[in-house]
Amino acid sequence: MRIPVSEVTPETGRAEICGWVHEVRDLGGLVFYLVRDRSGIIQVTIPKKKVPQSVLENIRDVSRESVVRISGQVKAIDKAPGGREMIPETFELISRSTSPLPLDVVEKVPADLDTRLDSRFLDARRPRVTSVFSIRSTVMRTVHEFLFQRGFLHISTPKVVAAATEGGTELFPIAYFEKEAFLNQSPQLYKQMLMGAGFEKVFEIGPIFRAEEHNTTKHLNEATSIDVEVSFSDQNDVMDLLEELIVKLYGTVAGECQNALENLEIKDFEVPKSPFPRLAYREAIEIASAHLDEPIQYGDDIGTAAEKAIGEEMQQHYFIVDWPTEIKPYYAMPHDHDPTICKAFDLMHPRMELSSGSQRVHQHDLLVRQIASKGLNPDNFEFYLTPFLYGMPPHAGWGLGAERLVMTMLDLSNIREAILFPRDRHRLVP
Ligand code: AMO
Repeated sequence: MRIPVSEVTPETGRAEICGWVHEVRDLGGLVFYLVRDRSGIIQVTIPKKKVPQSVLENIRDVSRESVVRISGQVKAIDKAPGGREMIPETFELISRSTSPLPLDVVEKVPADLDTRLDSRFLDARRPRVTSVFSIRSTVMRTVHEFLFQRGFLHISTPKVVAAATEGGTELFPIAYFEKEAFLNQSPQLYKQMLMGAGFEKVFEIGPIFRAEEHNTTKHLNEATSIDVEVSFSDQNDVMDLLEELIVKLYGTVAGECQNALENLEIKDFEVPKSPFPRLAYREAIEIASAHLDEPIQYGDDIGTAAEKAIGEEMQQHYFIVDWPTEIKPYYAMPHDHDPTICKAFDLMHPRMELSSGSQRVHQHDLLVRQIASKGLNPDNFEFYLTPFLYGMPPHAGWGLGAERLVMTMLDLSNIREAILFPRDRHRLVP
């Protein structure tokens, strides 16, 4: 029975391992292989005079990154990784790798990101890359656990839709029989309709599609959104939930992902402290304006340079609240005391925005007016608006970008490092 190499110890005695040949060193009478599986690396030492003839025959044709199955005795040895080595009794070449490799898995030859993404299956064999995705997996598992523990229902909503959610310009049109259709930008409208269905607390983790034209280090054309919607809640309730989730995710990674963090050479992994400061939009643009050559005008969006300036001042996660109603989507609820500002928020990491959310408008007439005031036609939103006529509870929610979350958590320089097969302006394969 095959066991993961990380479980092979000097006490194991005889063991069988399977994995990829990470490195080969042939010193004549002695051949060393490093064999790697998802769990780690083990040294396999072949003293040519002491191993069976069948082993010698089988190692002749083994190239790097071939898949092998080896069984043998395990011995303690100081110099090898993990303080042990295996001396093979059987050696099977399961799948020979072609040479040369399009990408060096042992990272001796550096490769740029494009080359790595072209051969992502090989790139993902590198322990650093495996570590990013094992941490991402832990994060996603913890999101599910956190929300299930709080009574959320998991939902899946259509990705092929008839209308824009977040605004018309960033839509991908698709051919859908004789109709015009689009890839969905956000589950927003469906989350809200399900509040009308009485589901009360829902979450969805799924793809969102944005036809952003610009190739940046923090935008993807297909991203993963962690979306939440909660009835009988306001913006402060869901900000508290989001903050609690972020702290929980960092805490879980700190506790469970030590090896992966070490592989990524992250030594000072800090769990953010709550409460996160809450800056009013007005204060945020004042901070940004103090650092920028051109001040931000009230009503301007907070762009990349401003985000960076505010982040440097804040040095921690923070919320921006009380946004001007005119620059947030129609579904954000205006404040009672001053309808020019609304109950929308952004959660910011010092490097960038991670999440947007709001308390939503739940009154049909106000929602129709707000849709029209954004220059949109309410008739196109009939399927969404109708549930607001038949008993819609007050509700609030947010969408959190999974790739940005992982990118900022692990201090990755490009969002493409946080997704297996990124989609951007120039990349549609693999
Ligand atoms: P928003 O459009 O701000 O809000 O998106 C929410 C979060 O999703 C992530 N995100 C992206 N990540 C990578 N590349 C992109 N092109 C991209 N676009 C968005 C970001 C962002 O903060 N319906 C609202 C959410 C809500 O109010 O519930 C929405 O979609 O991390």
